[in-house]
Amino acid sequence: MVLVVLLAVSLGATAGDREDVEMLQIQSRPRRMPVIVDTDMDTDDQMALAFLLGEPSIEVKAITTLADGWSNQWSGVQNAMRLTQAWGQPDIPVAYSTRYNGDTQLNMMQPNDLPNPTLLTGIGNFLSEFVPLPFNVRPPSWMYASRLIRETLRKSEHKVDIIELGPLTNLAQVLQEEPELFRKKVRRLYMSGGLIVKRREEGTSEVWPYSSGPDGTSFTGKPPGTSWNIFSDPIAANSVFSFGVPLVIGSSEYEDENQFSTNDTSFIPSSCPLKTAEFLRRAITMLPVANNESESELRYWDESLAVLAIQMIRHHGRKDAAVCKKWERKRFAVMMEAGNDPNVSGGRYSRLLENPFGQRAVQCVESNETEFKTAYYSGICGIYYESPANQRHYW
Ligand SMILES: [Ca+2]
Repeated sequence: MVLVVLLAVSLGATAGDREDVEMLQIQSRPRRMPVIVDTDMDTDDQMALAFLLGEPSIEVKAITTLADGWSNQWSGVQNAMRLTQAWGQPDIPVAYSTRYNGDTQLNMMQPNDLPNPTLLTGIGNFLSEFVPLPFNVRPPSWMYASRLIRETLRKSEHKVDIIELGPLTNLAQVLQEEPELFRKKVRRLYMSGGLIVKRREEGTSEVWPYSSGPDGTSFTGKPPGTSWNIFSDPIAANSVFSFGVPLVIGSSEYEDENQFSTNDTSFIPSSCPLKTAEFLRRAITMLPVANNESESELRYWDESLAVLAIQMIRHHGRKDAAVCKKWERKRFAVMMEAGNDPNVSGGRYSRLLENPFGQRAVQCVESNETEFKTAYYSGICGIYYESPANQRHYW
């Protein structure tokens, strides 16, 4: 209730708005489950964070940003704080990462411009220029990301779920520092992207570490079938996955099925607070512009994982999320061998390959797109939505 009121107020809805009245009628709500969000603050992360901050069944305890994903550090933290403020929780601590690509093999090759910084301008300015939200004047956390994660885990009476929307650099750092705390306090890790596949023997023409452009200097490519969140720091990914935390993957296949469309304004609930609905309509219009991509190229990547995670977290981690139509249980490891020998890595550096010695995971590989969009837009608007389909999926 408090959250709903704050949301309406902070986004400027006036008392007496029809939307306000309807929002305030939402009375019953389960206990809010604590989560930590680690994110590289691309535009899909920004929208996923809006969902997580609005969604009534969870409580975001801390937000940590990454320096080696799809945004610049200077913008990621400030954009996260714009969102915490707009969604009425301006004091949620938001932390910077300590290092730039500290552990990845890629920076042994060169100070990498990965992704190409020219692609990041619209992402960094999305919430300041394209869909402006007021600047949150509070200072970011004094703690760097791994310390903030550690302290949040330490302080929590209950186990905490971690929602990972970017590379695993920060989490690997926490593991190196306090593995037992991680094991004791992390309930489950929900990971955005990646797809666990069988190892195949045929090679590819694409060579690690990246597919260079015609001039040999474009670092925007990655090996086929890999996910940016793994490829950006495979060593960190290996650390986290070899450790063996309970893991749910919202696979790239699942996320790719949630196609973005400018017609998705039809999913904004009629009871959404006016200012939130306005924000969403503008965001939907501007996402292709800020990303310099056509709407057909855009997917709800991290938003898909966020919705999947919340539907499971609400039910204490049971894999009954209505957004997922098909689950797979696998054991896997990150392919750490570089090169293009089909008998060794098959050009599959940083792919997630089935491996009998590896980490256990459950991955969602097929989406219910309508269910996803309904749940996502409801959550951003602060509305608790539970699909009737959820009731049938218990196992
Ligand atoms: Ca991301």
